[in-house]
Amino acid sequence: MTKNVSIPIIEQSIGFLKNIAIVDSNGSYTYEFLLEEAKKVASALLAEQQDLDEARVAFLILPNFDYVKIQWGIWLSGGIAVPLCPSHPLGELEYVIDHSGANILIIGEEFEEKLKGIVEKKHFKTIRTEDFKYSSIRPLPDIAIHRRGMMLYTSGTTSAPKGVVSTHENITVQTKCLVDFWGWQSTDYILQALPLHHTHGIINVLCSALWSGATCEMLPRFDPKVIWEKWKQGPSTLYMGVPTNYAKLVNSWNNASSDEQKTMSNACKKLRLMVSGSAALPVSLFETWKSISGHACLERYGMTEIGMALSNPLYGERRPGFVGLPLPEVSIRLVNDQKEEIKAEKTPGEIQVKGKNVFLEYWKNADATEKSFQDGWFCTGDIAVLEDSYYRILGRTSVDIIKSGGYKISALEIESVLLTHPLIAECAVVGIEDSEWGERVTATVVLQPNQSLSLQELRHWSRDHLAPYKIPSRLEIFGELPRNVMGKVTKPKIKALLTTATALKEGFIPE
Ligand code: MLC
Ligand code: AMP
Repeated sequence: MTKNVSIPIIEQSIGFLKNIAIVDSNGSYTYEFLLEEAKKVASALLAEQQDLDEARVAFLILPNFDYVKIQWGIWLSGGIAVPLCPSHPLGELEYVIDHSGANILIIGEEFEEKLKGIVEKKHFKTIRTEDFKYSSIRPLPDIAIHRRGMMLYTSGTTSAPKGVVSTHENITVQTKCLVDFWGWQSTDYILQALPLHHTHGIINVLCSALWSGATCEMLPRFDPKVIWEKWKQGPSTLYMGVPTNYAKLVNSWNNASSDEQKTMSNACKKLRLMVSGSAALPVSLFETWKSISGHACLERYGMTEIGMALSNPLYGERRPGFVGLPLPEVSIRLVNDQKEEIKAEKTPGEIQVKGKNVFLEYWKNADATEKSFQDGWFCTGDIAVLEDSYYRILGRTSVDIIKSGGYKISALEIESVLLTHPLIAECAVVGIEDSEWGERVTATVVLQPNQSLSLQELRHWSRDHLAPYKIPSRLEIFGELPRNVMGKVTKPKIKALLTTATALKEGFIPE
């Protein structure tokens, strides 16, 4: 077989050809097979071209072996991989396809019907996964490490998601840093049940496993019962999830019989490391998880634009409520409102990040790219404080960013959709603290005169317009929204009102 590959993570696999790289519901696949299949994908994508020259290749594929071979195939052909999210409604998929300027679309057969409308409307090349089966391998281009390799869409303080462009160097540095710091080995085995259009699943789980020659078992979706079953029976050594995954695993354990609970807890002993991130892991959940699993969950902090930046240590103190220290090769500073670096401990400031892990640009948005850097440091918009040498995340600079189930969600994006609802006159979307979801997407609305709207009706209507995790799961009808003297809706006031109302309802505070 040909061994000419120039993408570091793929080149790395040549050292583990006989190891099992991927397990999915259809079987097990070695690195050797993955490499050959990825080359076939690359060859088919190239057709008569020498190099895709950073053409954007969007792909909508179930989370299985095909996803991986297509990701690698795009990289080997010199394209930029743009993964699409299976649960997104058509409008969101079309936005990503259009905005990225993708001119090749790869579709798994399960999604052919869903994408039919888009495919008929556009005039670009559409490839079905079936089409790769019979392609023959041809010479592949040399891809320089500084070239663009991946674009992930992230919500932020604007209503439209931005395309975060990472180079192969970014992907390599982000991956290798975690492999080293968390001690990945070729003997490791990890269950992958995170979405594969975000950095957590892609870099921390999939790329880290494949860099190490380890095995990644790809599950169709996150189901706590399946995870417990797999831990009991399978060879897992590592697990990575968002706090909501752990909350759901705890619920599942709580619902089991006491004998079953013992077996479940015993199964956790086989794992060497459990990691949480993408949102704050509440101290109470850290403690509950420790009592169930025996694991002091390792909490780390990251972002699509930077990969991972801060982490509790593999060996040493994993402090609950803290995200630890800067990862090797990642520089961190805290900056105050006057844009000055904070040197002292116990003084909160914005986290800024520098290093080869930091992304290249927001796609076709030079203005947003420029505004997100200060003197070469990437401004995360997250506020932290340093206490006894460990960082603790305090919150965000923007009230318009919600973290629910580990997903970053733009309140403005949801508001712009809700305002198209015929019964809604005004609305403000906020994140209200929630023990299971971190924050709950909450819509506060003023209705058109003499109208009524239930949460169920709103959720039903939203299905065609918003991804499931963006759909409000709480609705509050207001006579008018609180505004400041400038007429701007005061979201902190809404949050305070609703948080107090929730606490009253749940009996946390006396009336
Ligand atoms: C889904 N539901 C929600 C919801 N999401 N309800 C409230 N709040 C939410 N956020 C509802 C659905 O509408 C549905 O309702 C029901 O819950 C089941 O939906 P589901 O999609 O099957 O949910 P589930 O699989 O249980 O989702 C939970 C989850 C998922 C934790 C598996 O949210 C998830 O995979 N999160 C990970 C996100 C992630 O990878 N983030 C990383 C970004 S990168 P109904 O009524 O229809 O039954 C990043 C950088 C870093 O942050 O540091 O890592
Ligand atoms: P995303 O833009 O989806 O990559 O999400 C990145 C954001 O997730 C960060 O900017 C933080 O707000 C949040 N985040 C990630 N890890 C943690 C953590 N351990 N604690 C608190 N917030 C986190």
